[in-house]
Amino acid sequence: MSVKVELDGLFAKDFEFVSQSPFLTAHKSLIEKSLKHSPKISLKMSQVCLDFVWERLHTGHWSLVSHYWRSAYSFFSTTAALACLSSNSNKLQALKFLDYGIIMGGDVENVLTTLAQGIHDSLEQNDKLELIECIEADSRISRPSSIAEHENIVCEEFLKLIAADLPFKITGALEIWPALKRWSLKYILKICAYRHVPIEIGSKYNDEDWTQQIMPLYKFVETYFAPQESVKGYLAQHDFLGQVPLLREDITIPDYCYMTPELINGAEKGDVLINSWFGPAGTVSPLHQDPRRNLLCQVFGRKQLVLIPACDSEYVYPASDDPLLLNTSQVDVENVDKEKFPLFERANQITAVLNPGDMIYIPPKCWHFVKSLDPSFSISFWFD
Ligand SMILES: O=C(O)CCC(=O)C(=O)O
Repeated sequence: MSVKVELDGLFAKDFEFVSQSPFLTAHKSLIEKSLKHSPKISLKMSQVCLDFVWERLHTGHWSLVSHYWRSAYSFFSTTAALACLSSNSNKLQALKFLDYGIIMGGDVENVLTTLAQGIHDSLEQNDKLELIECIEADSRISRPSSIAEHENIVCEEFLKLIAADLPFKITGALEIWPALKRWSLKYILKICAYRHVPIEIGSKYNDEDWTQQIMPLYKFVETYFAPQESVKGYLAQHDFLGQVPLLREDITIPDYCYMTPELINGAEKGDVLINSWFGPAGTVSPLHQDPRRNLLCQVFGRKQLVLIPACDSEYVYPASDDPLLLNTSQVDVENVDKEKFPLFERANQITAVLNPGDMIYIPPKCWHFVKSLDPSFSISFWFD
């Protein structure tokens, strides 16, 4: 197909893959025509379409946006990236189109992620790797651990433990993950320094000045991992491993995620939702609760957690005036205002330190506060 022929030989392999995709075959003639006659015009047209769809994606609440608009965004991001490579060989710009497509629209048949990794691998690597050599741990463990700990338990044991509806820690169960030995700031930059990722900026998401920005990963590290930087930047709750499948290959979903009473009793396997949490020392996720079971697993760095069982919810003062923060406590766990929140001290506070290779089971609706003590990478697995 001419898409392949038109493009830089360096990418032949990736484009061969792309040209076989039913997703793109459906739009083959459109892409072929636009790339054959004028990639520049094709780029311009894709850009206009992206701007149009962007408006649609930002109208009303995200959860109500039709998936058609999201798919359209992925499609035009792909055509923009192809046209971009074809017209001016601007690989960084093409990469940016693809990442925005993945973040805003989702991937389609691995086309965008595969293409993006192919482009990234071909970039001149990589002055960005030098900048992270001197980043060190700077926080102290402020509270002794009170959480129950178990070493590499079997699934049947896990099933028994979760019945108590309390959090607990499992050590030694992630040894099989290549990520544990392989991943570091340097390695992550090597794999994806120039990929765009969504970053939360501000000390915590319930602060007034908290905001979000999409930026290249190296920029995020350069800016927010610098020891003198006081503003916090956090790649939080993002499907980063979906965006970078090469990293996804270094982990496996823990078997425990398939060990719940419902599944044992024949319920259908639900989706396991995988999210990454990557940031410098001092990132804070304020005390909040989530609806699903969670295994929070640590790859590198340490985290301090404070967990409050769901049965003590009456003592945590959820924010009631903002519908988006109903699952978030108003209490600053590190500096409790006892006059404003007198009942908080009645809550059973379970403390834990999450070290590399550890995982913590967080039951549904269990409140949790999480602070990183070092530059840190965690992966959460939400399951039912
Ligand atoms: O690691 C963090 O900062 C927060 C993790 C979390 O809240 C979760 O996994 O639900």
